Amino acid sequence: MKKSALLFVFCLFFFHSAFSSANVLLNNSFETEGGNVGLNWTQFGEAYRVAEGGAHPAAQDGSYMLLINTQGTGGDGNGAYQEWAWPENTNYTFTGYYRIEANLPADYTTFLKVDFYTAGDVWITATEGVKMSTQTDGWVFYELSGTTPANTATARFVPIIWGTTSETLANTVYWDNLSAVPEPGAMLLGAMGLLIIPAYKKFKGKTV
Ligand SMILES: [Ca+2]
Repeated sequence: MKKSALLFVFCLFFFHSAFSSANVLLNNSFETEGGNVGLNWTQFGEAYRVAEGGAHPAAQDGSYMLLINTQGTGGDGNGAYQEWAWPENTNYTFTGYYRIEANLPADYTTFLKVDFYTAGDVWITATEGVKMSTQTDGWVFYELSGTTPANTATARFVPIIWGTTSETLANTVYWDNLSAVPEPGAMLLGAMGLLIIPAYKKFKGKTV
């Protein structure tokens, strides 16, 4: 292989390694035991890590998943979260799989959301994904992406059920295989292009 080809391959490898994005969530598939919702997750309301089989469907990934119930708690919300350092003006992509076993009550929905906090742990705002309430045919992929607002120091990644009336839901809403990934910003992508394109041009002109 010629030097230019080597340079091109090296550049691709370098930038892929340096900037390819990894999921920051730990125990993202709820396979590891710990507390009610599994290791690394914080519970609020009626949320539980459950194994597939019996009253529960097959997991989307592995053998365990997150079940979110409600017990007449109204607008308090139910779910689980992980909180991670995430600088301001940084992109994020929060994904997962959900399934709804029966249509939810009129004002109940399940969705992914991200809460943003300052370094002093003051809540700034939240971004909420599309609200889902209709029975699904198995697992459905879900994605919420955006950019952290000014003054963000941490982001809290939350699968949730939200409702305003008092309703009891059991074995109806499940989430599994969640992922929170930082994405390189436009300026970074531009810088990558500046370095990769000359290497590619050099490589294109040669026979390997
Ligand atoms: Ca799982």
